[in-house]
Amino acid sequence: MRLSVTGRSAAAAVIAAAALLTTSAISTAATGSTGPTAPPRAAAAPDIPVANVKAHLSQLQSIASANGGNRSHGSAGYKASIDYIKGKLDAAGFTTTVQQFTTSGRVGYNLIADWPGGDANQILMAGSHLDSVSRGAGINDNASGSAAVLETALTVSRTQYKPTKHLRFAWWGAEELGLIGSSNYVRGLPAAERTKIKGYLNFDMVGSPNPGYFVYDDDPTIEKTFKAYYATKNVSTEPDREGDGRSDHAPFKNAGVPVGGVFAGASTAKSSAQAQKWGGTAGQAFDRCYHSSCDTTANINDTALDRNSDAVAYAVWGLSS
Ligand code: DTR
Ligand code: CA
Ligand code: ZN
Ligand code: ZN
Repeated sequence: MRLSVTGRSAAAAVIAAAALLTTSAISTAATGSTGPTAPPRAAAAPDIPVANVKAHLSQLQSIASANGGNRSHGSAGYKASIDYIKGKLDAAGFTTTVQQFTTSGRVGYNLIADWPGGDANQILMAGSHLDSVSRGAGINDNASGSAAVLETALTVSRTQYKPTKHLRFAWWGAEELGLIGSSNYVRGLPAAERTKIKGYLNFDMVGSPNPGYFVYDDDPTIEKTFKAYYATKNVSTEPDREGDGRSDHAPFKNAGVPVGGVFAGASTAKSSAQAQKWGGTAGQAFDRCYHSSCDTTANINDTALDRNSDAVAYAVWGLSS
């Protein structure tokens, strides 16, 4: 290929060539210059409206408040949470499946939502746990991840995104009892189905009130993708050390699926170095209401929720196109 722009690297030429092959994936949400002289390029990830994510948090808070104050495994609040998410996805054109299971003598559910299309042999998944602990409404843990994943899925529908890979979204039950729902899902997959899953992205606690910006460091490609997003926002990140094996990505990783995700911090205190680069309060937990009754809609940092929701979309678009 002859380059018309001097100084362009071979890698840039490859990227440009790849973009030429994906003109059908150019989304209406793409930003920047257009017109006859602009080169065609791959779909840009859309901005996720944080107001929409917050509206889902309010709905999940109302569901908890109407059902004894929580959305824990086996409760009416959990089932109502599943019904809320499923209703939105069904209306948006997803193919939804509810998987029922019993653990600790109570019935729980996973919700799986497939976006029709894409290569059935290459699946990208994004998921979050939907159950709270019984002490509270679980808005940061984990209505935040659930709402960010939901609004990303709804944005896939709104933009009628046509990814190369097949997209599958998941909301897990009984994470708080030991990753039960996600473990059941992975265990139930035939080996041939499991190997089609080329990546699993996990979102658990993405709006912590005294936030950190942690990126899981399990898979280099997925980690690089999230770091590239935060670099565009001039936000520095750290590898996640608090969470290893502590959320629903663990069963996927143990089954050989590449995993990644982001996390805004739980009960660990923010150091002064971290407060210097991220703002917030040194010596205070990232989430002082972790697993407490004060984990309500007041327990959310809007900037972290906005950035991390946009990071979900950035990774879903970037890793599926
Ligand atoms: N699994 C979370 C708590 C948690 C702690 N560390 C991390 C790191 C990454 C994600 C989540 C977490 C809970 O649900 O309690
Ligand atoms: Ca946004
Ligand atoms: Zn928890
Ligand atoms: Zn959690």
